[in-house]
Amino acid sequence: MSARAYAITFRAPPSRPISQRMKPSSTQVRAVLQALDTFEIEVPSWGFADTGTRFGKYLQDAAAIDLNDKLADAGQVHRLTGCCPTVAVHVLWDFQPGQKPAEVMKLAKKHGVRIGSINPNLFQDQHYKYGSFGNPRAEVREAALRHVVESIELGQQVRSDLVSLWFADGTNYPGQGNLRERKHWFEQCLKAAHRKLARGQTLLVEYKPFEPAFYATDIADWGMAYLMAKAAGPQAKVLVDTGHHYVAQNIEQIVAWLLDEDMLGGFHFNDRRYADDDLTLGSIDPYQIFRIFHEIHAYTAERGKAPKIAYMIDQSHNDKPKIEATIQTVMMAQELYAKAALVDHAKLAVLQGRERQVDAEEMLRRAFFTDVTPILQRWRKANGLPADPLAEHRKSGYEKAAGAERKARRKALGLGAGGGYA
Ligand code: RM4
Ligand code: MN
Ligand code: MN
Repeated sequence: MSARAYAITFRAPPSRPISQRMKPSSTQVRAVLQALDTFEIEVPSWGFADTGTRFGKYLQDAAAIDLNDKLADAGQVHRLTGCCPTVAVHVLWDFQPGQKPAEVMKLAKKHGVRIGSINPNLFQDQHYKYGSFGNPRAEVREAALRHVVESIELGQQVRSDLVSLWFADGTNYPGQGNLRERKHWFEQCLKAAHRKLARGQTLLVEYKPFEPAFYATDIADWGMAYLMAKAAGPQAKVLVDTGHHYVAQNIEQIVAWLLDEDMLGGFHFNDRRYADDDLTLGSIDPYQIFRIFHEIHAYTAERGKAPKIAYMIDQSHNDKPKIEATIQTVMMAQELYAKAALVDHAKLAVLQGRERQVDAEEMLRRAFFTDVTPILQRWRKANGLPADPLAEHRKSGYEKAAGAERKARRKALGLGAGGGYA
């Protein structure tokens, strides 16, 4: 090996102590503050309600009972974090039949938030036993399409530009369905739904490998979601739910490819250990989310413009206090987004071009291990927000007051341990 190659390969480690090497430069601080200025994340209404597993659910006094409670809780999260102005809603779980969209908008406004993505429900009604858009019965496919169209119209009425589609469709046994025919039904229904979109509305197509179907899920992975979104029309994009992948899958590569194809519509963030666990973001693998954000920042740096991506949370806080879990999630998302913004993309490109594998990887590792808390606190202070939203929430007494009031209201309404899923 030549002396020159030796010098490159075994470059002596920098003599400065690690703590100093991890201290962000003023350029990095600026990059992080700028990134935080544009980062918003949508909270799910169902994250404030009592949820559980198929084995049952444990109830919390402070859990939201109705849409007003959910919007109030979301308002508390936004007041403290300043980056959650919208709330995702599930049509079936959140809207009463005949409820006026204008009233819902007013309610959201009262709590300082707006209605975000509209999620139709295509899995709870009995007629969806064998699917919705993939159901062999034409009348069920038509009913599913009607519900999606109603959801699109509802989105227009509440001035929300996202309709988010997740299908529980699939089959449980080999031979049960014609896989290609089901694909065709999906294409037809998605096209028909797309025709109803207003300008500015986006249709998000989510995928999930299994559950509730355990043999063949109709939209099982990002490639299938990509094809379905393409078939639907130009306003349809792919929705990546971080929990909807097999364990070893490289999610950031999927993100990079979808970005490159201009087909990444948004995220449902959560963490997982086994399957679709819906655990708190970053509780198991924060580096995974960092790597996803790194791909997005790299793309933004290259194009000079941030892509339009809907960052959304999709979690069920089965046994954690719900607002605390949501604040924890939002803070984690901000922190990882900030850490990823530390990476100097021009420098990384040089290292990549020179095949400096270890140094390139170190750039990512160092960014990940840098403490960005002081920058986050500075950003919060500049925006009139508490330095520690979680601590502030605990201090506020919100949970206790909500618990007492909702417990009494549940009793007055005669709501027992049963109740709807969300
Ligand atoms: C799915 C998926 C969807 C959610 C449904 C209820 O696992 O993540 O986004 O709406 O659950
Ligand atoms: Mn999801
Ligand atoms: Mn899920």
